[in-house]
Amino acid sequence: MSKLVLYVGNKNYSSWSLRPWLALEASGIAFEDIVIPFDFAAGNPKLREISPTGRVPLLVHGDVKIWESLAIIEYVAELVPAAGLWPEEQQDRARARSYACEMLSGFRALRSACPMNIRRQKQALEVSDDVRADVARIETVWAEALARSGGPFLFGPFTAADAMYAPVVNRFDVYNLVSDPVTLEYMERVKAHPASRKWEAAARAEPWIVAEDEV
Ligand SMILES: N[C@@H](CCC(=O)N[C@@H](CS)C(=O)NCC(=O)O)C(=O)O
Repeated sequence: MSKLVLYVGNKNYSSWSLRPWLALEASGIAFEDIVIPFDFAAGNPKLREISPTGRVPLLVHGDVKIWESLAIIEYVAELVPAAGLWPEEQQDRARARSYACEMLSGFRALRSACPMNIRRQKQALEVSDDVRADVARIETVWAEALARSGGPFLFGPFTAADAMYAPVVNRFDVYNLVSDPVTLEYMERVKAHPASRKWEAAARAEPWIVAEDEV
């Protein structure tokens, strides 16, 4: 089988990269990751060279390029069906995909006001009502899914839905946005997942600081 190569942005900041990276890592399949660091002043020309959208993540598998985080996750789920990246039961699978799409297309207020920043020292941030509404909706999603599945993750075992929401775990944590025990306990479980720990260690070791993302 051809080698799988996932191009990602800075692990400290690139929330869209984290999602498919977690899915690949959790699936157990061998892959290489290559970090294309952002250079916000000039843009990193390498991004345009390799990616049709000039953005990461980008998965390269032989002759095929797959861009967009959720499309990459779908590809990995098909490549490694035994990994169970989507729930087995059809209705749960539909719910998981709804949550994943909601993440992909929504929560703009939270995403722009509170960039993912793995290394950030936890410090509360004053946020708008729109951000608060995003936080509340995400807490509802998590509580609903956890109540139905019984945990430890949204649909029991770690799935693509957890991967899609993983960057939010960092945001809730470092900007001190939540206090509900159900939310906090779920966040601890995501942070303790071996794949999350591996990404975190790599993010902490990175030299780059992106001023725009240090709020
Ligand atoms: N919808 C895309 C979003 C990709 C995206 O915005 N990636 C950011 C990094 S997190 C990027 O490549 N930024 C570089 C740039 O815009 O120059 C996905 O889900 O993959």
